[in-house]
Amino acid sequence: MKFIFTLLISFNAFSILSCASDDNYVEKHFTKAEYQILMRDGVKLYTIVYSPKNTKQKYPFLMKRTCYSIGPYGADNYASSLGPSKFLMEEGYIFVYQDVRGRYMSEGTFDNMRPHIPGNDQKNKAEIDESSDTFDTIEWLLKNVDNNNGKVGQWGISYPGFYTAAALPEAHPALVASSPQAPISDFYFDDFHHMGAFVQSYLSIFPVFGYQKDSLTTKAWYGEHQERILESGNKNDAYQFNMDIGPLKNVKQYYPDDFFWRQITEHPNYDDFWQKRNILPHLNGIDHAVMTVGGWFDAEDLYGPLNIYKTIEKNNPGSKNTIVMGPWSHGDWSREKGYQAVNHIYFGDSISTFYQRNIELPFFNYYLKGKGESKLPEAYMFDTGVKSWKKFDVWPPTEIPPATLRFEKGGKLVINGNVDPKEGFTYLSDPNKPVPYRSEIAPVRSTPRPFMTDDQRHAARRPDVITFKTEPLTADLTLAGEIFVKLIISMSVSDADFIVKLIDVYPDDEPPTKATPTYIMMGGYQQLVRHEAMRGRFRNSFEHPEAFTPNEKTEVDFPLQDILHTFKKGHRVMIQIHSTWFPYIDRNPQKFVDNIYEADESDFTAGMITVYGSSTVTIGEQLKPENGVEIYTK
Ligand code: PG9
Repeated sequence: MKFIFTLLISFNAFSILSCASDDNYVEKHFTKAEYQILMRDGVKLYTIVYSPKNTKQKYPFLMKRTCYSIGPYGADNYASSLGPSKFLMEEGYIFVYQDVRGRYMSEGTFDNMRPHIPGNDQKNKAEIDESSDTFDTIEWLLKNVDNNNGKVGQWGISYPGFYTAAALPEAHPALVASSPQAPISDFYFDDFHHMGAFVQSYLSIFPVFGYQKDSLTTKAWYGEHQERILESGNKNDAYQFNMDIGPLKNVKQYYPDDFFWRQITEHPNYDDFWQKRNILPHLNGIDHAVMTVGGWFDAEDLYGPLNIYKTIEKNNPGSKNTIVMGPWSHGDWSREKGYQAVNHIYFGDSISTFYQRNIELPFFNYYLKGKGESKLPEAYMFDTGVKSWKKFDVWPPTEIPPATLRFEKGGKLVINGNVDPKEGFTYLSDPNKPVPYRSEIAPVRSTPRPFMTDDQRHAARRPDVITFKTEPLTADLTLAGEIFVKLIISMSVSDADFIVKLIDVYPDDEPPTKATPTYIMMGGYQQLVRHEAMRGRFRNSFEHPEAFTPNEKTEVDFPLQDILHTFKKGHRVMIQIHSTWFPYIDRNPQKFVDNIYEADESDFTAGMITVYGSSTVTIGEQLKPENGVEIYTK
């Protein structure tokens, strides 16, 4: 297999001058080279390599592959920092960045979550995928970049996290340390969908992934396509902006030739298009160290990190497989602002720095340089209630007692007690007046973020939300691990969504923190801890949706993503249930139609929905396989 490349090596003409500036650490300590590396099918992928100027030792590679540009491009333009953190940059690695196929300066055609092609001889596999592209890139780097120690690490956050995970099956033997961070594992359960419902708060970002570029470019090519929809209404009020769009069939006018929007709307169910893009079934035969990282309040990719870790653990017993979950929203761990907060909730000072210096740096140094020792626990998890790190030998944990929550009349939430199973709790759900998913008027965003710890009092006071809460706790209560909801419902309509929210209710005298704006009252704050939105039509199968029979009792079961949260003494545990949550998710017409993306205005129907006392929310019980990852692919 021959590799032809164009090598643009540059010793920055200003590097001598840049020594005078402490800001230009990268220019001062690294040499930049740019390559076009030939893949097995003839496509060239643009790759930038920063090599330490100090050549007294050999260095491992640390690589990130991305669809979001590896710029700055050009011999004279140096990145302002390298690697996952300044600690790793200063430690010294050969940092490698690559535009994946079809993006920016790389050739080829872009495909969202390119399907993995299973094969047992990666080196000679004829077809290409992200695993083969990574394999070919590593093969080339080892042979053509001087002063490397023969070992390769990789990391990436979000879509780059997917490319890291996608390189795990049939990995190159030199790949010895991988850290998929907030990795996407399956676009039908990460990012764009939640349990079959469309995450409408992603609506403005579609052009980023739905238009092929027509040449090699250092600049984004899709911006004009985003402007059309953003100019369609008042983008300072996301709720009204999305209500004014009307049914999703109206979106096509803004994205007439967006291939990703077409794919989303043509595949409303979990069909082969989505199933073959799921990386989880391919996470086998992994024989190198993997540290998966995620944020408990990551609105974009929470399913991914949790289920990539669990799937590797299940399929590769004895592998060096670690998970780290911190009090972060999407990608916060790569940034340090002095303290960590998600929206108005403060979690502590320098938490990202602690992670970078005490968890991430030792991980890569140990496996790539043989430096230090790997004392990482199986699970390094942050308790978001008491706001401290905890270490576990296994995740989900076995030492924390499970809890079963049940609903009692009078809005009472009962923990590990009995209630009247026949009691019904009824609300009117009207998709033409949906429950706002934010407590404040908020602008259109590219992706949702602050709502993950938002106050839920605005919802608790609505007639289309049913709310259950405990008395103030007389002692701390830690709820940890997997969460499983079993709703017994009936309704007057033929389709509906079910949003279930686990909430930490603060005492009335809760003081403000450094993250509390002056207009926010923390006393009585109903902080969202975990949520899930389940599109009821998929209750028996995500591939084959089913209508409900009006007024017939029906079971709707689904998991919420894991938690580690101690509800402190004096706080209350709360559950809220409702059937619209806008514009976080799209509006279910509540009249069963084949494809909600094609529903007409006239299909949107208000309906009476009843949840019965025989429903349960269990937290901390080990999910049975059919209720775990498998539930998603039933
Ligand atoms: N997973 C994130 C994302 C993907 C697609 C659309 C919007 C966000 C990310 O890569 O940042």
